[in-house]
Amino acid sequence: MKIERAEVIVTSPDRNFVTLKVTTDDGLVGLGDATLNGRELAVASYLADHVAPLLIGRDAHRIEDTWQFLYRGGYWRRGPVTMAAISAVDVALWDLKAKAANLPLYQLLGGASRTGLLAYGHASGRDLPELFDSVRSHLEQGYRAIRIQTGVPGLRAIYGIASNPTSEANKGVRYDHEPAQRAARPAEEDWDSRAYLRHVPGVFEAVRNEFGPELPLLHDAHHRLTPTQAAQLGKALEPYDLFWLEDCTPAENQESLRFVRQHTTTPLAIGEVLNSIWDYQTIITERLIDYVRSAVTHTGGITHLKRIMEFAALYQIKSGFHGPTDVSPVGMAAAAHLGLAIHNFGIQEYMKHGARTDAVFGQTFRFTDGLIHPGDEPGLGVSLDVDEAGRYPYQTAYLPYNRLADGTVHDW
Ligand code: EZ4
Ligand code: CO
Repeated sequence: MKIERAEVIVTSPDRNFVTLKVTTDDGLVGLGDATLNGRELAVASYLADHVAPLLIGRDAHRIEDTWQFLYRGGYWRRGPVTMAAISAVDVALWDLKAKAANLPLYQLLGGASRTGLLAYGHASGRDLPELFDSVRSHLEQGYRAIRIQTGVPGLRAIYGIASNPTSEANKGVRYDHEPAQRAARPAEEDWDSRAYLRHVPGVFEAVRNEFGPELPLLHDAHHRLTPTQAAQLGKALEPYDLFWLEDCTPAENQESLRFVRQHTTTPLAIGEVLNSIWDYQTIITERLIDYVRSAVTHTGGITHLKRIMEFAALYQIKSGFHGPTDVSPVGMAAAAHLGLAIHNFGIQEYMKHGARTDAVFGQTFRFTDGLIHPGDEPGLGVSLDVDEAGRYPYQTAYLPYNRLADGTVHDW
């Protein structure tokens, strides 16, 4: 099974996606997702200019060898651009191997460990009535676990809230589903950690009073707090029994999580901006987190994320793979196959893609009664309509960023 072609397809149906399409001499096609939100073209160039030419003529069955060749052989290691590019190759090769074996990919990863994957969706609102409506609408869609993000009095636009984005083109677009905005420059938002810390515990109290004790609730602090503030928030949220508190403080400084852990039993999830097993070394071995948030797309593919999850399993740490709209249907399918197979699956983030995206990417992926299943077609179960993709050329789009009241740039 020799690789004959490797093409990079950039398309922007509802948002930008970067897809690697690998074709073998026996005519099989494998797909990999390399979408890096707001930096898509850097990964497209890395793949098209430096990786795709090296794939031609290689044996598509040699997944581990190809992974090591691209990681060690490239000399410059880790980092989101490199690891997204390696991921796209890795996932495309797993897709090909499973198609060659005529099996759904999860069968090659050890077979199903469960019947479906618990998924969580994003509810948000500027105020409580809007938030409650959003929670109800998610419950009606079948979600059995829900992330809660809320506006903060005094702050204009903030992360994760269905508000009017600042760019004209995106007015009225529901922001909880898509933080990136199509515009020449990133939108600017507000932040004030003290106002946020005063407001959030009351919101969770109200949500528990309205929806009861059973519903798993999640929350994302999106890297904005110091370790001291993160510890305060974790402690303040303990009465509301969160499923997890995500990215409570920036994770570059892994040791800072020790302090947070000493002060709160609220479960912690980290990792959507981490991209290698080395980024997890301290937080896994010291059990400073409960959930691994990496996406297959940004963490060197199935080969590497499976390795991270096996390492995490030694410490009773589970998966909570990143699944925002910037992970394409190809990346979501890869996450679903991996999540179905591993023993230490925890939960999967899931937001529906738009109708244009679903027309570009054919999918066997199912979301039924709050559970995800990748389907049973050979491979990933995703096809790419290249003509349909060609109708939507790349559009400049960025994630927003934050400034404090005095104009200081803050973590986003
Ligand atoms: O900001 O996907 O938990 N989900 C998140 C996302 C991320 C974006 C980054 O591309 O934090 O909304
Ligand atoms: Co997050």
